[in-house]
Amino acid sequence: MAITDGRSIHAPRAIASAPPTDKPMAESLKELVLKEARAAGFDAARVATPAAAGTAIGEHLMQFLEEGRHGDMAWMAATAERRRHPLGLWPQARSIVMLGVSYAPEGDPLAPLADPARGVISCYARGKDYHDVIRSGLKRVARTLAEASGTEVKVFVDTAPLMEKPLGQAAGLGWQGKHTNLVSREFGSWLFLGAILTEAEIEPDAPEDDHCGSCSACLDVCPTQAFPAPYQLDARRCIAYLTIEHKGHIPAEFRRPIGNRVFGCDDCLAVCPWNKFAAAARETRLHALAANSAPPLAELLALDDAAFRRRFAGTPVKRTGRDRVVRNALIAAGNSQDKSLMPAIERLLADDSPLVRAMAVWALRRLAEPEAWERARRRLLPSESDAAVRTEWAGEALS
Ligand code: B12
Ligand code: SF4
Ligand code: SF4
Repeated sequence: MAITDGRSIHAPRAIASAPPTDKPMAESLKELVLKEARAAGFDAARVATPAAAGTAIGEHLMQFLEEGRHGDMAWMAATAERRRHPLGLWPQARSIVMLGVSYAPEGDPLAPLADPARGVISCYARGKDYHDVIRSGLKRVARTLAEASGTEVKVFVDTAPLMEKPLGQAAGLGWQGKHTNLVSREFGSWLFLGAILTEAEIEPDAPEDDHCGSCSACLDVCPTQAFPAPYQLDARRCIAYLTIEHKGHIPAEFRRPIGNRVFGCDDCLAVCPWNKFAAAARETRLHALAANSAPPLAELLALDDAAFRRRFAGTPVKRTGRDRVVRNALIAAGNSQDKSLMPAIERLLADDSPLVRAMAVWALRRLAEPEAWERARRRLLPSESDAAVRTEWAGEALS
């Protein structure tokens, strides 16, 4: 998942830079790094050369961008030249240490989808913010590497213009499955990735082969048909993009398929047969917080800005902001058939945010009797100034 505004939370920077000293043998430097990675909480660590990623990934990125599949994640296009190859980001890099932390859930992550009175938060966001968890571990490993090698080292997690999945495959952490995420034989689809680039030469590992075979479970389960072809994703159709990254109104065709997913989606990951080898995450900070897996929709609909920030402090949900999460909760409410949510929805018809008002209109239309909806429309439409909200009142967007 990406950050919402495209800026790096942790701008890539040198962890340490020391004059070259008596360098340890390449092999022992690698052993040191792998040992430190384990001690820092990483479940997997392997090494690739920048060249190992090849040039095809850059071409695929350009194709993805040319077709507009990044939607309004404009930062992807803005950083494309650096993103398409790790040397574009840092020409001095000689080795890439790819690290993975398992966030494999206990139990069936899709179970909360069956309770329409609750909003489902995807597994990656049920615990503490993984950026914070990974970043401290990456810094620790990078510091050790910089001191031992006497070279410059840079750390990256998620937000830097680096294609972490193909680099993870090049290092042998796993392979990019048909759902486009990295799948590990040991950890299934549940690995967060981080990268350390260094000027030091470290012996590379072999890349991992594709083990998807004839399986198509992830492609078949997607509620919004977001895969134009195996190994390709149109982010504009993906519920993770729509509910987390997309700043605007969610197009009508996706509202029903979204169901009660209020933050991200796990369906394509959860059905992957390779998950059966994955033990639950050992990093306790990534374990689901009881209140964060499937909060009642009534609770989400009642959040104002301050309550939202308190409620989701320290989790990835906070970064998306109150308005978008309440927008999503309104879609879930509209899909719930739960009329007890109507008073909360009606209050949101007068919300300050047009994003929220628009989805309150849609949710009310799905739950209220036609006469009640018509009464609300006559009362509120004349004073509505926002064009998108007016369209919702016109009823054209109901699907
Ligand atoms: C942008 C982004 C998103 C976007 C777009 C996702 C995407 N698949 O591109 C959105 C918002 C949809 C998203 C969603 C999610 N994300 Co995200 N996201 C990213 C981010 C920041 C960049 C990914 C990227 O570069 N995409 C551009 C495309 C072009 O690259 P690609 O997916 O590698 O594309 C390859 C293939 O699709 C293929 N391909 C593409 N086009 C073509 C065309 C042809 C002809 C062929 C043959 C091949 C081909 O080749 C490409 C290169 O290898 C990364 C972090 C990072 N810096 O890498 C996290 C990251 C990928 N996300 C992650 C996660 C966890 C998620 C979610 C599971 C979160 C959730 N539960 O809601 C979902 C999963 C949805 C899914 N099925 O992908 C993790 C994945 C970890 C892993 N094990 O793979 C990452 C690595 C973050 C991290 N540091 O851990 N994410
Ligand atoms: S995360 Fe959900 S919506 Fe996105 S591709 Fe996977 S199954 Fe489809
Ligand atoms: S569900 Fe099947 S096709 Fe999809 S990534 Fe997993 S093994 Fe590959």
